[in-house]
Amino acid sequence: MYFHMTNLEQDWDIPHGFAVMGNQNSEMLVMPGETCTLKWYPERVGIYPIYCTDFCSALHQEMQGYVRVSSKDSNVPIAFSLGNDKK
Ligand SMILES: [Cu+2]
Repeated sequence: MYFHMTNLEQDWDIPHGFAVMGNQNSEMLVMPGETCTLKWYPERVGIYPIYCTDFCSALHQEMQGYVRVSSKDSNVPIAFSLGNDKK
């Protein structure tokens, strides 16, 4: 799996990092205007946190998310819930 990340910052001195939890590689550090690629071999299906590894701004803690790794033949739709959906 490849992650291609572009840093779209307008300020020249704000790098962003990128890492996947459990990845065996080092992190990426991406300078403004630059695109970097991280190759990752997920060992099993699951949900993996991704996050910025460089303290970039007051919103640094918001720079995170999740990647879902499914099997090739999975038919489970992508969905999101906080567990309080009314049914
Ligand atoms: Cu960042």
